[in-house]
Amino acid sequence: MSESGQAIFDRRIESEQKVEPKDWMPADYRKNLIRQMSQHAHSEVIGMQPEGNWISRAPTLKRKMVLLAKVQDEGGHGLYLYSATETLNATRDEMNEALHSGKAKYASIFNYPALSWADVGAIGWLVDGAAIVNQISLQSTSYGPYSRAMIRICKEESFHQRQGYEMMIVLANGTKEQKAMAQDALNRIWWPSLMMFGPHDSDSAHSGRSMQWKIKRRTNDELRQSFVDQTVPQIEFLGLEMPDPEIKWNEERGHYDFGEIDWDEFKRVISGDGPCNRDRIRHHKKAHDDGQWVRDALVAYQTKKSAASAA
Ligand code: BYC
Repeated sequence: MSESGQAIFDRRIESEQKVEPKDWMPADYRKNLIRQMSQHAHSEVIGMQPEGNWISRAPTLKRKMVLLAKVQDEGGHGLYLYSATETLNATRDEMNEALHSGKAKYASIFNYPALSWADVGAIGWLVDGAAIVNQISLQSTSYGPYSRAMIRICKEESFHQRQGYEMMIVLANGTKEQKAMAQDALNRIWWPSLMMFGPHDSDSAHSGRSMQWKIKRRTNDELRQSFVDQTVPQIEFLGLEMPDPEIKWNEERGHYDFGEIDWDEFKRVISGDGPCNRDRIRHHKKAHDDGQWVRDALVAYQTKKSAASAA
């Protein structure tokens, strides 16, 4: 008797083999992957907006070129992730519709404004830094196309993180005003960066199943702690004040302690009521509508080509 799809799937997960698009998979595994991967793709694309706003105001040509390349990379990450999600039979139209209707979320951090040039540095350093901590663990996610997208994305993201930190080094060692800008950016972006890892494990709706299926390899709280542990020495190196008075090395735990996130704010932002939620979606819808002529032209060209080859 041949083995059931479920048994083959279970064995694959158990033995760390990847699940590939044509393999049998439980319906809930597919659904959960579509949810997480499409939200990840949306985060990359919506994440282009806060930094994109600064391209025309970058202080030098070199900074402008670097920022332009970084924002373009984020668009590319979105495309890898949308393509990877399409292998699960989700269409781009469905994913877009879910984003525009508010059914699909995207990383809460992008609902905060980038108020100063120092925010661009802090986003690269902290937001890309937080993203990498998570994405390194997702390189070994059980779904093949997601894992392979993560390997490539991490390489680019680590360049983004370093360019952001280099900007912070320059500002923190610049004039009094520049140092104050760097401190202000750190103070504002710190907490939303910690929120990127999601609710506490005890409140996380999806972690249990996702860890079992090896979609997620480390829990929200584990990842958040790794991020804090790696970032505190970087704050010290910059000579900036800690953004949270409760940050303190805990000898017994071998980790830094830190204060409690404002979970009411987190819930407000993920349910659509953050400082920039409406603007972000309005802008995305407009860009999508403005690009309709490109999609129409592609279809018209394809139709013409097929008609010519049939003739
Ligand atoms: N923001 O059960 P939980 C980048 C939602 S972009 C918004 O713990 P899960 C970059 C969660 O979706 C890289 N929503 O969820 C780009 C769920 O709601 P639904 C972004 C959040 O999935 C441009 C509910 O809360 N990285 O690098 O097990 C410039 C319950 O949560 C958030 C990724 O997207 C949040 N922060 O764990 C610069 C990583 N947290 O879906 C940089 C991929 C939670 O039931 N995603 N929610 O309506 C993941 O790893 C996981 O989805 C999470 C959450 C760890 C985020």
